[in-house]
Amino acid sequence: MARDIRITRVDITPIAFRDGPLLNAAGIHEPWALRSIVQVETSDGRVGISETYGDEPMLRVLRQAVPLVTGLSPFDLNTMEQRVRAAIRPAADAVEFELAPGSHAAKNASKVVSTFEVAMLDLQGQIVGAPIVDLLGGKVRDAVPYSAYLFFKYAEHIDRPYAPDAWGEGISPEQIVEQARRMIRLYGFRSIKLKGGVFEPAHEIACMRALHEAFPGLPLRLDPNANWSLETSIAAARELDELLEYYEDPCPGLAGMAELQKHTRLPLATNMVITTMEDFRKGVPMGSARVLLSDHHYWGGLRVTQTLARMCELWGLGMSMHSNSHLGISLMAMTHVAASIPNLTYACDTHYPWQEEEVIEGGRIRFVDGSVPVPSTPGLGVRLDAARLAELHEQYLRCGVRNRDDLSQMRRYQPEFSGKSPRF
Ligand code: GKR
Ligand code: MG
Repeated sequence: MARDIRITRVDITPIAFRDGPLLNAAGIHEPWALRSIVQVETSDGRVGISETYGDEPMLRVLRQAVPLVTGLSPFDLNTMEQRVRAAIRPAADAVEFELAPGSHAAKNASKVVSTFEVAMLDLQGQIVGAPIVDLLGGKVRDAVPYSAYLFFKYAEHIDRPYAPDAWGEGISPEQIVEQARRMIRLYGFRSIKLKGGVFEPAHEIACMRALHEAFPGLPLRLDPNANWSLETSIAAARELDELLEYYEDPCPGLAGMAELQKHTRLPLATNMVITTMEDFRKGVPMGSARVLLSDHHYWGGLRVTQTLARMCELWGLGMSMHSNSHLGISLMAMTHVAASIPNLTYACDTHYPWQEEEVIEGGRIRFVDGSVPVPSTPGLGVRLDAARLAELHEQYLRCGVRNRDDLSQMRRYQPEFSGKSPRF
């Protein structure tokens, strides 16, 4: 019987893959991005997979969870969650929110629950012969739309660890428009997001204006990652009002965002001020956001994301998804859950175009007209390529990066870079 199948083994493999010199409020991406690949094996020889953050504190808590999940049935999601929440605590020095992915140490338990939930749902799907989206109630769309996620960037990394990427420099409005053209040509995206909070707001607004002129009618978003003060955000809103579909995390804090919302007709979106149920309880009645950008990796999994979608419906909020540097396993998990959410009101974010490497069989996932078709094969619908996993693990061992540190990396380019936030 399916219920007799047990989890017999868990493997956690840290990997490193090439990442571009992408600028953000915290600094700049390092040449190597980290992830963990988790394999959960069962007594009948199946392997469920998952992808999550790869920094050292995350690896520690993932390893701590191995004995907690071993012996469970892949259907025991609630017991897995109870055990993980009882044993895994926030790191003592956890700060409420950090930009660098994987460093939400306050969310240790939710991050671990999410990781194992995805691998166990993959197993459940394989056992019953259904895609994960069917275990989530079935798909309400055949393909999940993603947006073109643009970054200001340098042409190459300071230490040139490998040949420069094909995207070139992305600083001026013309270069940003060119970056968007290339991304849309390659993937077919139908909306555009620019990661801001890097240069003077006037420059970033000029880039948005250039995008608006180059792509009339295409929905646009700007995300300064809370690097603008409330005053700057209010002033910028006057210029952005006619340009954006939503204004993402311009200024810090629930109170700041709630105040800003009174000064703009643009809906404010967030993946920074509402990242827990407690933030939701507090921030939504205050009016701190009108669009919630969920992320199953830290909210606690695919089912929690569905719950959040219902909460957004109840409160009349828009809903979409946030992303960090990731590979195809995460993209497929996002795709399954997004396909099951009726009120997915905006195209999801993905960093995927910035990644060249993959760990899954068949290589990179294909987009059709800016969307990822929802798989119909059992489980996640993707499998690990053992040889690629070994290579990316080798890169991890050699690259020397163990925790994402965009600030220190930026100081190698600009020793005086303060990293202060908000900076504008
Ligand atoms: O990868 O530089 C980045 C992003 O800035 C990322 O760290 C953010 O978490 O994409 C994210 C966002 O929407 O805030
Ligand atoms: Mg954001």
